[in-house]
Amino acid sequence: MIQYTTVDNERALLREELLSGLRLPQKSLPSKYFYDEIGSTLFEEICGLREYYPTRTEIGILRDNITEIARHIGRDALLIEYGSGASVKIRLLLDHLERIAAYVPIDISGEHLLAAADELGREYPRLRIFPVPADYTQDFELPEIEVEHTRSVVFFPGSTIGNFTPAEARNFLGHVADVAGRDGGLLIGVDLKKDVTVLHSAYNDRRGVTADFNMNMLVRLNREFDADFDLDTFRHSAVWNAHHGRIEMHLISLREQTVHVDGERLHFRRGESILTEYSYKYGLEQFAAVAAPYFRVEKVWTDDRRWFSVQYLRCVSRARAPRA
Ligand code: AVJ
Repeated sequence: MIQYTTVDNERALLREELLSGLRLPQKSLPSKYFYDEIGSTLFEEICGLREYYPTRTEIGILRDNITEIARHIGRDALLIEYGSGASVKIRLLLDHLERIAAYVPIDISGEHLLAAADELGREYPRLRIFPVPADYTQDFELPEIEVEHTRSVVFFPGSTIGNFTPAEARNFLGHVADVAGRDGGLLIGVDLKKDVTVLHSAYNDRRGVTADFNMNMLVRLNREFDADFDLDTFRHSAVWNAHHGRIEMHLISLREQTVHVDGERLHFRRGESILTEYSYKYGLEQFAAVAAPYFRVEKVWTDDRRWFSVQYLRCVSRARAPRA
């Protein structure tokens, strides 16, 4: 059975998710809320920044090893991309895979997704594309894709896996294993531990694009949930949390104040922050252990400096009961 949710219902769910985070002792907002039209565009700008090494490094790794990567994926695979955004990296795969059953991009930013799929359709007129606008952090049912294929391979680049805690990441990989199924694979980008100064500048760029990206959360709340955040009274901060091995992005209140979000009052102490994102950095063994219940690491490719990894994982079980 397919359960169709109305847009109103989705808005009510989002409201609850946002407000319940803002009521916590450590106020927080879900990272996916970055990605409206403006946020997605700002993120693309971040990817081009000199300081932001992940995108450039990952694309380099994909380029340098594309023949071998294509061999792992094999022919006639169904390619499913989580958080496809502007679909830049997939072009590398599309250009080097011998045959592809179909491409299924999934993204939370619906308009952005459809525009990217359109553009891709013009460039690859013979490719079958099935865009799915969905929030993959929630349970979602992938529509039945009616094309013959040898196996499903999920593409999850960018180290977006780092937005989850390791426990959440494992749980998420369980869902991915469900989607990939028997003989399925996962081609994933995983950012690695490195010198803290490199990390710090990547998330505190000099032009302040990351700051704008972070502050866009408040802009969105003001516009979409009738909030009254005074943008001049908050500042962006990204810090390395050594204990957890993650970058944390915060929005810090510069003074004591009360803010309203959709009729609810929120109190801020001076210096109090909203946590907007984790970005975990992994060791290779540590990541293999997180994935282990569902996937076996078949191959790891890295750059010379070992700053970033691209990994091919093979599904070892579909441990979960099928969702009712
Ligand atoms: C898309 C989640 C991988 O964590 O590096 C970029 C998002 N945040 N700059 C990351 C992000 C700040 C990015 N991910």
